[in-house]
Amino acid sequence: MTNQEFSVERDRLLAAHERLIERPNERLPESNGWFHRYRYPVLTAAHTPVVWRYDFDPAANPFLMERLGINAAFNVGAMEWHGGVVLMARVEGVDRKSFFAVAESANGIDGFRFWDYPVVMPETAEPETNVYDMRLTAHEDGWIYGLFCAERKDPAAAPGDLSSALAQCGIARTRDLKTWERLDDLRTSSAQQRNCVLHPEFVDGKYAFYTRPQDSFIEAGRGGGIGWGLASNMEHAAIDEETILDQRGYHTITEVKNGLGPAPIKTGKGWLHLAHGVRNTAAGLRYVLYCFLCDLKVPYKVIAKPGGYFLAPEGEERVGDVSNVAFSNGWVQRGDEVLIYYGASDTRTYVAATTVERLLDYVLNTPPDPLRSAACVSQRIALIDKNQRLLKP
Ligand code: M1P
Repeated sequence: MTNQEFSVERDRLLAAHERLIERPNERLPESNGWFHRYRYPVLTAAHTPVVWRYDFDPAANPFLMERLGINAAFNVGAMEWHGGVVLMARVEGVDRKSFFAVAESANGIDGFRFWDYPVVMPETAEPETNVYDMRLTAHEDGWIYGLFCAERKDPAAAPGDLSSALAQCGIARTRDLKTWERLDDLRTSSAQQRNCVLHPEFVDGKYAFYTRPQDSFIEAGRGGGIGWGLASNMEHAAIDEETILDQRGYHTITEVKNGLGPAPIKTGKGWLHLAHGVRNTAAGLRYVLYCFLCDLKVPYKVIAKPGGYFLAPEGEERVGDVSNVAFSNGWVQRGDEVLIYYGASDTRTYVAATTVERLLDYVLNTPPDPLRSAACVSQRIALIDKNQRLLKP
């Protein structure tokens, strides 16, 4: 490649990237009334800056190859930021290691552009191999906390077992999303933790955590369910008593495991939650999103929980590195509007839009799971009868 060809190709790469960032998103008309999807992913591996991937030095990279490839951008934390929206993306290199990076957009629907550098997350005395799935919480103490999964190789793994890992809840805090102070990992009595979330307000003067105790790295095992516990400080956060606020259930969408999504949204009727549920199928695990509402004054008490899923992977969302997965750890309330960011099949990130009013109507008026086929039929017949009466001239 001549120097001139190199420059032409480099400029073509930069221009194609710019076109991708600036592509307007389109709200899809189909909806069941719960939310509207948007056509294009808001983040993909290709949204990461070209300078993160290519070496633009013709002497060092005569074929203008990617030197540090990116595999995926998914499972984003989210928050409002100076009138716009920032996503704390899980960016995964082709080497399988994830790291965090902030992408910002004025409207939260399109135009997400990564900040110049990925997040430099300090390590603890016991460095983890992988970090992912950050939940952002703007706490009433004034800090922005990021809780994420910190994964290390299991020291007890048998020789030759290169898969067993230990997942724990990493904790860091910041004021500007750029400089992070790493705190101790959360301590609980559970062997492993993933999907931990910090509640935005003090409860009984303490920091309140949603947890997901699990016996092993993949299996919730005897544990599982979305847990709750209090810690007296964040610097060395420790939960002495962990209770389960949302259990897994046989033959439901949470049969294998579940875990909280983003920090809850405070509404006049309670704390609104988004979570994921996992069931097994002959084709592997299926991850879907569901909602529930907790009491305003007793945030660990579920007061409404619709049956079934709220959002399941659809169309191209179903295909990726880990297919059939919808996973959310970020949503943003803008006035009454709620933008839900969800990772699709551990590969890319989409947005769906709804409102607090719709979500409350959904959680309060969608019937619960009756847990048996016969009871489901009765539930549906009641709806049909009601509609037949209403449709009568
Ligand atoms: O691969 C699907 C998801 O698996 C994990 O979630 P959970 O702990 O609930 O099984 C996480 O690794 C998540 O990032 C991933 O999307």
